[in-house]
Amino acid sequence: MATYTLTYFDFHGGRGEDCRLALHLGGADWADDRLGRGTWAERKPTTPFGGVPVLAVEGKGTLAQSNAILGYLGRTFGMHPADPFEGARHEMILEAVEEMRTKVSTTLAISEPEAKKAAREALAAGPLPAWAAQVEACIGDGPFLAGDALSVTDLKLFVFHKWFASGGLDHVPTDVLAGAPKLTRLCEAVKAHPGVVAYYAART
Ligand SMILES: N[C@@H](CCC(=O)N[C@@H](CS)C(=O)NCC(=O)O)C(=O)O
Repeated sequence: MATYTLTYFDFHGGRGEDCRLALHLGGADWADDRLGRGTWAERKPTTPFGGVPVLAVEGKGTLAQSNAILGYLGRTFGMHPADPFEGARHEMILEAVEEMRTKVSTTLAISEPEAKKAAREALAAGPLPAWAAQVEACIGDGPFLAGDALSVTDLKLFVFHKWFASGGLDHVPTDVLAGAPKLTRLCEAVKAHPGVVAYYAART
């Protein structure tokens, strides 16, 4: 059995993708447990809070909540600041991503097409660009949040940013976060990181 088993849905993206990237970049001995079609209803009650990602750690137990998993992996594999204040600053940004992701994810459950369009256009008109500007103000000279050292927070920002930039959401323009050049530069640096390139090369 692998030391770490990461359970998440079978697609590139979402809350599980940054965890998979962190395991890969950390050089962990890990199993990529992708939920097959129709298996979620059965697995859901077995998770700590009824959601994924979930990380099982051999000899320790199971973690849920994407930010707790990322914090743990970041501390374990040297991708989270050791300084307590800097660590908390990164966690602040992890939470800010989660807060905005939850607002956007709410629109996935809207079944009526016009209502879904209106909800997404409203997010694109104000909250999403405003969020990007707030994150922008937290980024320094780069390329990453912690300068030259890639962190799990960079991975979370990258995956979230990619959701929009790739056109993953109808009615939300692909450049909705483009008013934040440092954020864009950070995400491009993550995408170009050799470990990230190798991760996707092995999965296309
Ligand atoms: N706060 C949790 C949210 C977990 C969550 O809602 N995950 C989604 C996938 S991204 C999920 O499990 N959806 C299926 C469900 O809730 O039944 C986290 O950050 O991990």
